Amino acid sequence: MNDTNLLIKDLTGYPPTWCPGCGNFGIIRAIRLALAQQNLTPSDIFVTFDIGCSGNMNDFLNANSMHTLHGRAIATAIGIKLAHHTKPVLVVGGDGGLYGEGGNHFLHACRGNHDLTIIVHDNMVYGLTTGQVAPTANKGYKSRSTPSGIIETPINALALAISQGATFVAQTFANDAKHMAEMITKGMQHKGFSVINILQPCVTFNKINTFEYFLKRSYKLVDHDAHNMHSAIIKSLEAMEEKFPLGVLYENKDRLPFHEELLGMDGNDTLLSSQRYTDYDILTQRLS
Ligand SMILES: Cc1ncc(C[n+]2csc(CCOP(=O)(O)OP(=O)(O)O)c2C)c(N)n1
Ligand code: SF4
Repeated sequence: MNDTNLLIKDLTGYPPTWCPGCGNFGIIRAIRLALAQQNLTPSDIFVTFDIGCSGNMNDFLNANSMHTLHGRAIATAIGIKLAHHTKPVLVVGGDGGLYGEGGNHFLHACRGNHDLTIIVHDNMVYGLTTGQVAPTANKGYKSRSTPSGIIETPINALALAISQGATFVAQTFANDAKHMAEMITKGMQHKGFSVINILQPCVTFNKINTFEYFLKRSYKLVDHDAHNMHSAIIKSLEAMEEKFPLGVLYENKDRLPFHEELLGMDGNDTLLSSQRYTDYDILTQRLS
């Protein structure tokens, strides 16, 4: 076994309980691949998981991790990053948890440019609770919670992230582990708030947004200037025409991540260092 395969084995937890054919199988493969290719062991990283089929990955991926409350995975990750900013912190959750219940946290984490990598399983439904509409569902989508069709228009998470201050925004598709791993690695290597939106078919409860649906409507970005916010927003708006660009839509390397702007947080000095916590004279000197 080569080093990458050994690391993948280390990162492997219990066997997944997802429905056969679920897009989540590809996503976990890609996450393990991205981590192993960066030589990261389970103890080199922190991961917070939201609640949902996506968040159940907490049991299937070996890592320092926390299975948080629904919609609270980003808030928890911000705390972990501030306390221990020297390690990469990932967030794994569904479009319901991260854009719905946790939408407020998402929005303000973009503004803060917190150095986190957010991996969103975007399946347009609430999978774990058996298929109610998520905020990304298209207007008119019929589900158990909206038998006559949803009245609201879908949230455009990519446009929202770009316009609210996220500094790395990418989209990928659950049928392409290599592309997902590449986007996750790029997101992790970016210093700042990175969002990886993964189009993830829920084969049991979403009979509209299937693998075939995304295959027909997605395409890889070529000759796209990811450093141009205007072009990135234009690309993100293609979702309104049910077109899904795959790749890095937006990247801004000019902004510092939140923890680097925090007073006195430099180098390897973390909030966990006992001196910072207990020596109030030092703290007052820094504040004066
Ligand atoms: C505050 C709160 N509201 C609702 C629930 C019930 N609940 C559990 S999972 C879930 C839906 C999860 O959907 P999503 O976040 O899209 O993840 P998926 O299961 O699709 O991966 C809901 C509504 C909860 N656990 N906590
Ligand atoms: S309910 Fe949907 S998202 Fe959840 S495991 Fe089954 S196919 Fe996957």
